[in-house]
Amino acid sequence: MRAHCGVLVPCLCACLVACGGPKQPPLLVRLGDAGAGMQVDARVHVPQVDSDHDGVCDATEQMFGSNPQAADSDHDGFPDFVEVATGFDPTDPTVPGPDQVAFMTAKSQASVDLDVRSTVDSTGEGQTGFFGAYPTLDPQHLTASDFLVSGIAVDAQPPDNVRNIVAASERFGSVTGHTRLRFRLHFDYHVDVQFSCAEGFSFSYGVKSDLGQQAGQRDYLLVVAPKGSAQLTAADYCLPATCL
Ligand SMILES: [Ca+2]
Ligand SMILES: [Ca+2]
Repeated sequence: MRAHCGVLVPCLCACLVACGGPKQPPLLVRLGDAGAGMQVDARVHVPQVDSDHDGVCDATEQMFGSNPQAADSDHDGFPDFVEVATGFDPTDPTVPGPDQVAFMTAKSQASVDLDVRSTVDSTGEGQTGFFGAYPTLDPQHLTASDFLVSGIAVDAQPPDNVRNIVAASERFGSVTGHTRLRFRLHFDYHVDVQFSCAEGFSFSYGVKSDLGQQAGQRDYLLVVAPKGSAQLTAADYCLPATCL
């Protein structure tokens, strides 16, 4: 579930403007390059306190219910800033779940597949998957769409509920009954951008019926990092130059 609204970054920015915070999303910097404790936005001359130096101002942490003294309030390995910026709840350790995250190393020819599933109640119409990237704070304005290469329809449970599968079109034809549809998204690192720290790119995936009805939509996170996920810690993620 999204933490507070469907497209969180614009929502967060609007909230911050209303609160007297930065009027534009700040650029991301590596954690070690971030300022400490008291940070000042020169444009509005409002001091922003970030007690735990995690890129989320104390006032914003209060708004989200996260711990202003802990960079990873719910101890799920994703810093509060990453969860706030990508729309996941920084106080719920179950999100993003393991099946909602794909890690990809930021190097040439690196790639990752992520299986996503949507459950529908269908009455014989076709069901087609659709991908939607959320806005990000990336300084190059990259989104998950910039890494997506393809999506395919894989299989359904129970199989007999589907007449045919057009894999490359992300489509299941003539779906009848309560059916779980599986798709596979393929991402690769083909952008001409260097990553000095890890970033999260959130997106949603769901299905749309031939009747125009949407169902089974869920949010996911693609993490792009300079090194493999096995070595990745909360301190490896990019932070904003001034706290959100
Ligand atoms: Ca903080
Ligand atoms: Ca967290």
